[in-house]
Amino acid sequence: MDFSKLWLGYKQLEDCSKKRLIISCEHDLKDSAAVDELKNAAADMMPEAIVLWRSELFDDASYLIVLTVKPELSREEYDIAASDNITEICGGSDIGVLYGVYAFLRRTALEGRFVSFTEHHIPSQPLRMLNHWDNSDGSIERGYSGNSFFFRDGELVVDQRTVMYARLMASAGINATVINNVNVRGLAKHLLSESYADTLTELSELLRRYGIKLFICPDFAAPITVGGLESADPLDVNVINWWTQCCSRLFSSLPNLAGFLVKADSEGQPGPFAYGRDHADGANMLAKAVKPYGGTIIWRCFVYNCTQDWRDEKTDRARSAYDCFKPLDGKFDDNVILQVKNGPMDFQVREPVSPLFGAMDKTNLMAEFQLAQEYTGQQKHVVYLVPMIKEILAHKTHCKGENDEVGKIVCGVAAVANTGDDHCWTGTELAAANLYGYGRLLFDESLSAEQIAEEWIALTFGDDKEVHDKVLEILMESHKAYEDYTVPLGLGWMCKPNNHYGPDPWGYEFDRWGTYNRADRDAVGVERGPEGTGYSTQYSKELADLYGSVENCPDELLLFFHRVPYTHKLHSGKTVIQHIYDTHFEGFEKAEHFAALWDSLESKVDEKTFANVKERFNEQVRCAKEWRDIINCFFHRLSGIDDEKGRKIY
Ligand code: GCW
Repeated sequence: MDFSKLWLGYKQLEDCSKKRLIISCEHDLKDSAAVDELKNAAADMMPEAIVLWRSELFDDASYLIVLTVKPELSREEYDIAASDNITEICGGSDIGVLYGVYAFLRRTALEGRFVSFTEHHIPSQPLRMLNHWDNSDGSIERGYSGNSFFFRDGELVVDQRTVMYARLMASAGINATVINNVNVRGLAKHLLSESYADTLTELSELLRRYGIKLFICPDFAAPITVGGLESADPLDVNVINWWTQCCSRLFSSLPNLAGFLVKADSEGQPGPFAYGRDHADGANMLAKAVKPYGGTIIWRCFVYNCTQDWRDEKTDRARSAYDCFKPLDGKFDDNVILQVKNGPMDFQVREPVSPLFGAMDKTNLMAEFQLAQEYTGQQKHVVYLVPMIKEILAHKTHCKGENDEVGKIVCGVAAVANTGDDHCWTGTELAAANLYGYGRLLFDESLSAEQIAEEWIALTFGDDKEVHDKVLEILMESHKAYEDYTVPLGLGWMCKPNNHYGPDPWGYEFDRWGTYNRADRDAVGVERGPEGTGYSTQYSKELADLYGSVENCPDELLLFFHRVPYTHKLHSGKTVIQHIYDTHFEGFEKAEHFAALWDSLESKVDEKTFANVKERFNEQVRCAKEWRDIINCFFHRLSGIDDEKGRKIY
């Protein structure tokens, strides 16, 4: 099978004097993933060495690894004491040991030799999840990396790639995955019935071995579409019984199944509204059905009116998640988690942090990000998202005293996956930095986005300094560059409708999706302050004061919160229109610069990766130019104001 090992492709160690790798562990661990990982790594790192179990053979030519489960540690916790000859790895369970093994191997790979160190760690976020938007026909909604490796031609698949997937995800720290699209379509029929039973068991067991809990998306209307009932009303006793039986069968045969992720009453998906019920009724009904098995219902808050009249200036999509869920705070069962998108709209390159994180005192919350770069260049443009994710998790809501950062409020984090069945899993090697970095950040929030990038570069490309420096520069400056040449000052959208790639300033302006920029010849932006739609008042007083006034609002979000004339002066000292021109020229130049940096690495990166990334950069530069010229031209024609630097605007 043609797939890359990504960051798990180890190189031979510099010092290969060790002829034996001796693994000492209790009987129970002998068949564990942790031991497999050590054997896999030894084959690459110490190709001459033999792997043995017998510690009495330990001598100078051996390296001894002792693996122990220590019940006093928590399940995912580990302790490492490593020296040049012996390493002891203790974990709270086989999974704690596995995480310890990955940490040990990572450190060894980064150093190129065995080194002495100690490490003790408990993962920062308890629930570190990927959401795959995969469909049964093998397509992936918003997928930019080939087809699904979970589903092919209507079948669920478990093969070598699935094993590699589990290894890669566990090594990055992921501990939960949702294998199918939240827009469930026909899949519920297979997932909830017997038709995938054997393969689903196999997949579930494989994931369990790597500490990854399995979640699936059912269809809220499954009592009708799968069960043949006439209703899916969450208060109807037949419906309740149907779900109770369905869950009993499913969870008893899949011990690693941890629950459901549900998109209800959103963008045409069925939900409780059809029966005059609310989201708490819907979520709690399912929560009760999965409760006997320790299951969790993750219920999405991406709910808004997607049939809006663009003439209606009162309805504001940004308000809708809060308006819909805030009144339900305290009404959800304790095994329900609400999954909140990071911003109030939809994974734009810049949005304010969703006000729901600060608003739900009595409800479990999760944050949802999107690694699939739907609105950020679709994995053709390099956009390293880890700095943004870190910033959002560190965002202070000013709602909960000391522990009021998003990362501390939530009980878990999910991200829409950017993977598929292409060679390097993510369409281009550089997008794998987001997959790795996302997992690593949730596993250890003390790491900086830059440290994570450096780790990923070294594990992916080796230790060449020039490669390191140039790839690091590209990654760390990539988000700003993309923001600069696309949509200014938090305005959002302006992309082509439906596929969301490339510029189209009025593509959504007269459509039903509630995503308007309201640009005319005098002004641009949506007034969301207290005098406008009132969205800014959904925040704590500190943030409402900050966002609610034109004077205080941070520049990068100004047009999200306010409608201002083109001549309005930003805190930076520039006018809005001049800012637009300048950032668009600068952003495009940055894209050209990234492409040139990559070109200069031709002799240092393997041919396949070099060609793949080069091709993507060609497209990024082409598309960045399109964005620059169309957005500049659009605002120039509307405002009639010339660039003060006299550059050509079409
Ligand atoms: O961003 C939008 C996407 C839809 C997606 C939806 C969601 C799965 O354009 O493709 O549907 O969000 O998050 O549910």
